[in-house]
Amino acid sequence: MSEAPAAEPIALSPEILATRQEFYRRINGGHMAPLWEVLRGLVPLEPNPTPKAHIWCYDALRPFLLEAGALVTAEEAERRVLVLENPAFAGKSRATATLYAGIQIVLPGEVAPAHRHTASALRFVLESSGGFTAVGGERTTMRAGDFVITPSWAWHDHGNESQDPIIWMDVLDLPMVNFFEGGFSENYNDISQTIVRPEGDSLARYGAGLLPLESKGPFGKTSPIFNYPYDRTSRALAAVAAAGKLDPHWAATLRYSNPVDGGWAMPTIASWMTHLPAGTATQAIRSTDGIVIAIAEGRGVARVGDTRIAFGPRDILAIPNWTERAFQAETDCFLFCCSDRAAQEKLGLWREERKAA
Ligand code: GTQ
Repeated sequence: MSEAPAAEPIALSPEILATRQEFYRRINGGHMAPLWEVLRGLVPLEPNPTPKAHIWCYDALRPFLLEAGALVTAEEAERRVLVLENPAFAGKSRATATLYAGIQIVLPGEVAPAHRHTASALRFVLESSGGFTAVGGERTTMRAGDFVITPSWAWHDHGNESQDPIIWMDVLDLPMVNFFEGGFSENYNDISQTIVRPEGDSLARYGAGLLPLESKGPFGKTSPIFNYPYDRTSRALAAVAAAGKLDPHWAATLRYSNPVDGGWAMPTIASWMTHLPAGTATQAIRSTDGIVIAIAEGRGVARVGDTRIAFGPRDILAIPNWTERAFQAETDCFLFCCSDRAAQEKLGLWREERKAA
């Protein structure tokens, strides 16, 4: 893909160069610029990823999160979150080029007040003995490993009536939404939203391989299931792995889907879980989406480009777009993964390249 020969640089006289510079200065005064000076940057031969591979180790991050818990209340902060900033995007609140990620903590008895925004959010629960989120009039208890969705423009508040802190990873499509300058948000007229349906209602209606006769789902382009429980997901993947041959690049992988249309669970963010039985080594693959991974269970080593990264439970890993990735599992691993693939596919941009074994 990168085999096109580079054009021979043409030797130019100082006079011509000076004339051109003088021309550029004049058109710059009219707010114009010469495309030929920037063409390769604008139209690259292939993606030239800005983000770096990065791991946030849970054991290092957790004490800071508890410290934040003592510094500011969930209510004052609105969302008490430590943003995971990829070193390539310092100060930009990005884990990858297109995804925001953060780690949120809600202490026993706290409420993170109800609000809504055009950005879509997902939560991947890292530690919980029973906190909840409420979405669109229904509460769901968040347990470790659950994948929880907050659809665009849906009211949501978080709370914790358990005895222990609840901690989860947030991933939002904020960089994408803000690229389009499409960000709106609104606070609810109370700290918590009104609950109008019993817990489990969405999962019963949409998450049992059944659908209501005449429903398109309550959340527009987003899945009506807003909690995909880990016990179901991990059991399904263990069964897939036990049933037969693993894919050389993807091992045992299932994607979270919207039961109404069969597509990704969220319109902008693709999400899936990969299970690597102990001893599995995957072949290298790269794709145009930038990926955020939360280790649900297990230990192993990821190779991302030339970097080898050891990972363990609850660590968060950012994998840049168009960079080779491969995994080795020391113990049984379950990796929660999400990326901008859903948006890229809709725009006709997504590609992948699988290295031969
Ligand atoms: O829980 O609504 O990490 O609005 C960033 C922005 C979480 C949330 C974040 C948010 C939220």
